[in-house]
Amino acid sequence: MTTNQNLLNALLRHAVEVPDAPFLVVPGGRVWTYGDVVRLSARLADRLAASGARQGERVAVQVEKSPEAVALYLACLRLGAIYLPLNPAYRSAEVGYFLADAEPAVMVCDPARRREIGELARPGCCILTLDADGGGSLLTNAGEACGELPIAVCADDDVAAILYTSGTTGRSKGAMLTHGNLRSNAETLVDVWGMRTDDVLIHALPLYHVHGLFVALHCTMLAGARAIFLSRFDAAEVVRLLPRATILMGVPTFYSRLLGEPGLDVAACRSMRLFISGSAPLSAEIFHAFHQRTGHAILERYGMTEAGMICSNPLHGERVAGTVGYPLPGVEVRVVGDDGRQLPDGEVGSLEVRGPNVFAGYWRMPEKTAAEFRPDGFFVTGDLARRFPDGRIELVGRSKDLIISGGLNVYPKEVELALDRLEGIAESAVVGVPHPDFGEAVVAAVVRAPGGEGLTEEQVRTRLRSDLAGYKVPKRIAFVDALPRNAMGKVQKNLLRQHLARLV
Ligand code: MLC
Ligand code: AMP
Repeated sequence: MTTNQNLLNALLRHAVEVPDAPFLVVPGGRVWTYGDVVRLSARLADRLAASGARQGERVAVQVEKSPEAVALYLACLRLGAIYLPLNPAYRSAEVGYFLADAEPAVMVCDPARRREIGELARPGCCILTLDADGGGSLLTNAGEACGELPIAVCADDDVAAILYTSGTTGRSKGAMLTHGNLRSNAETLVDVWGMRTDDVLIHALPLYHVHGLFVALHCTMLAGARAIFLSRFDAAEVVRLLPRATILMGVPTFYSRLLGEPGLDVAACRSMRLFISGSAPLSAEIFHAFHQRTGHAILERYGMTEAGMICSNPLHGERVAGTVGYPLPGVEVRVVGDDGRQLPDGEVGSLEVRGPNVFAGYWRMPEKTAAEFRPDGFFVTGDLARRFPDGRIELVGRSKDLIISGGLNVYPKEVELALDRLEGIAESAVVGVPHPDFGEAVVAAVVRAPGGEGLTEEQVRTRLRSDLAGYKVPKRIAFVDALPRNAMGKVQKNLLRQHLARLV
């Protein structure tokens, strides 16, 4: 007899035993018990099924963060449908690509964007709406769960979610994450971070990325813990809530902004046991300043969309600033040279990972998938690292041309293509430069085309906003006569980085 490996079974273990336990606590609002969320998700599963979402079909979701959105995710798992979350900041051109590539059976969007999305979706895709307060056609027309659809039978290697990660060529790739990937990673994290029923996690991350959706939410559910559920990160509010919490998960920008709050001190952190940071490098400066102010050593961990969490500093034992700790149990990590051979400890090379956490491949891109895996199953992360003799890993850079701004990835090529399409621009180059708030900031150098003499920085930024999500729009744009190129004609991005760093 085969058992049902649907991730939802694991996530609901606690909910079934203690349905009245609080799960999502909205400050100044409702306390959602595990039972509340499960009942709503069962209703939503009925609604999605009636709208055409079947096992293996994609359900694209571009909505604001809310408890209802959590229930929607669980509803997709119940159906065995593939959940495809999208950042609400994505503009039409960006969403259009995802819809064409993933061909979802159902799309759930904000009511305010119903018409726009309707024009992008292929015929036959059912469009439902959900707003930040739970309004919209998804819930209004969802009856009481009549059939209580059973949890779809899934194998470990069935795909549970597709998360798009931008491609270096400007084309995004859909990373297929399986039920087995997500369950094994979350179970490991609950174990290594010692998560318990009495933990209270401040959930201030967005729900459309690995960090907020899989790490924070799955760990909370598997542990049977509760989450103080915030629609977005607000440093002052988080400081106010710290005395009611035990865990915070965030990107480094959370921590630099918390340090800017006068109320952050030892007393405010009296109930806290763990501050976790990831998605981007945490500077040693922030690590030490936070330790000094609160007495807490932030636990830095490392992960990526394609592999979930890979390394973590220890719960017990020394957390070393600037390192991401040890590979998680069951996860193999190696540092290799250009020839693919493992390097001796201390030498910098390309980081590769293998384990039950590593994704099943890129959606409908077999060649791209094959190119990023070694024959022995290791996935090439695109990160550069060194290993210490005790097994600790230090990330030292990236071989992929990627900017991480406030924990959000921006591929320069995508921004360059958008810039080059604008009238009055001949060519452009986009780089990341150090930024006190976002860690890295996107900046651009632009060469005007004939007719573009009067173009201003603000005009370019405004025009870009109609094609690109706001976080991808360069914070500063410099007009230059020519891009610096080497003898081969390649743009010298290092020179540009030095030159443009002064702008922010
Ligand atoms: C918002 N803006 C940003 C930005 N976020 N600009 C650059 N980088 C960012 N990250 C811009 C908006 O476009 C807008 O500009 C202005 O800032 C205000 O928008 P906002 O929404 O009010 O911003 P704010 O609430 O301050 O958001 C900042 C933030 C947020 C850092 C709190 O970006 C955030 O929550 N980041 C976390 C992302 C995350 O979850 N990453 C995990 C990926 S998973 P304008 O000009 O448009 O008005 C992963 C794997 C792993 O990496 O290891 O975890
Ligand atoms: P994403 O594709 O959005 O999942 O981003 C994954 C990338 O974020 C990784 O490949 C790393 O480059 C980066 N990243 C995640 N965690 C850390 C960390 N703790 N330190 C440095 N970089 C990190």
